[in-house]
Amino acid sequence: MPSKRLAGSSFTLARKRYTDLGVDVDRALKALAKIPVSLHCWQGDDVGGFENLGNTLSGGIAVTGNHPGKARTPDELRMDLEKALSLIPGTHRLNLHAMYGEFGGKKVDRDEIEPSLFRNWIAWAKENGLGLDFNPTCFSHPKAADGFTLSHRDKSIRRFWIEHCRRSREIGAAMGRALGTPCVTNVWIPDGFKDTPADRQAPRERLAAALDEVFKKPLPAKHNLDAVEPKLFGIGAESCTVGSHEFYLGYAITRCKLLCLDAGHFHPTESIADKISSVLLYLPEILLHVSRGVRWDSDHVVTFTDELQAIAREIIATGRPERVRIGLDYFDASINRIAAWVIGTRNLLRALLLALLEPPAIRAAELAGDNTARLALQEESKSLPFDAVWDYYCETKGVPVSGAWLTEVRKYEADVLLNRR
Ligand code: RNT
Ligand code: ZN
Repeated sequence: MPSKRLAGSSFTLARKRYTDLGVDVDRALKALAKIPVSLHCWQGDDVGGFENLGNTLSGGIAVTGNHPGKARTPDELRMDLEKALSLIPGTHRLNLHAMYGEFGGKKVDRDEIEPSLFRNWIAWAKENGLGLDFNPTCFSHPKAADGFTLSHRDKSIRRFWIEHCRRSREIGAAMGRALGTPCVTNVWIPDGFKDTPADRQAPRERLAAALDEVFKKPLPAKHNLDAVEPKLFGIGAESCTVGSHEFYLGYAITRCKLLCLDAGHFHPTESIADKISSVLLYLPEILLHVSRGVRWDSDHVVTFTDELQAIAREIIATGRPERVRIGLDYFDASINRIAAWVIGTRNLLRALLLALLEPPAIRAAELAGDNTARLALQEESKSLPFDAVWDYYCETKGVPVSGAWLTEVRKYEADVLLNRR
């Protein structure tokens, strides 16, 4: 870990280097501090939740690994999140799923949930200065066991999930009202066919109609923002996913909903980075699920890939990053779960910083039609000393510089996580 003085002096040199290239480093740091990332609660307990319904994970998503110490209660999860947040610079948000309510040993089915079950989460978020985001949980439930929910051919099952999603929006609005920052309530459903369907049209018609019911009641945008999340395929739904990209792009545009782009939900060589500027032409805001697919939508921890840098770059290049709500979505049980949060979130922030430090000469070269200079400058900018700026940012935000956070995670593992056996 570099000492304070060292981080300071390398920062001074780095700032000079950037200033010479026309980059305002202080402005970049101020802008970075204004971008919240919504940490996904489900990394902390392998997408388990706290219901007493005896459900196991379903919906075509999977968590692998058995690292010790996963959170077993809401208090443990909050404690772990506090640890993770103490190692991440900036002020952020927490993204909850409906199954993380506090049911107090009672069986509360999905069509019975209400804001009171999230009272403690809201109080905790307030105490910690966090905004909350929310998701109905349309998987890991007997009524989703055959792989269909809002698009189910059985009307009573559709009704059940419509009620669940309606209630989820109300919970989102209650969170937004209590915390004074809108809650993004994101609907993702697993519905899809393992093998070639005979009819792709009817389930999609049913899904559109069900969503219209879910969203029928207008809720103030200052409390709740609705998002919908498309997907290419899931495990066991390889041949056709009802809520595909085209389905939801059309739905979001015609109903004015946020479209959620999950980095793992497209063909492996297709990047969501290129979609941001297109969808923002037609939608006021979008939501991202920043994730990392390895060969498939495997939800690996977000690393500092070209793909991540491209996503962050496109968010910043819009000039209005607040139109892109940024959430994380991955789940790895093979490593320390707090480290998983810290690695992914710090990487995302580093990528945003790198984008904010982009030398203006790159864009100018393109405007001048000089593609040679554009490529040359893009490549040169890859070795600019942005890590010194990042270290400085961490230091000024009071969080460990460079890899020093790992020592704290190790200590927490020894003191807390290993006692959870
Ligand atoms: C699944 C979707 C969805 C979930 C979470 C748990 O493929 O990405 O967003 O990961 O809701
Ligand atoms: Zn997602």
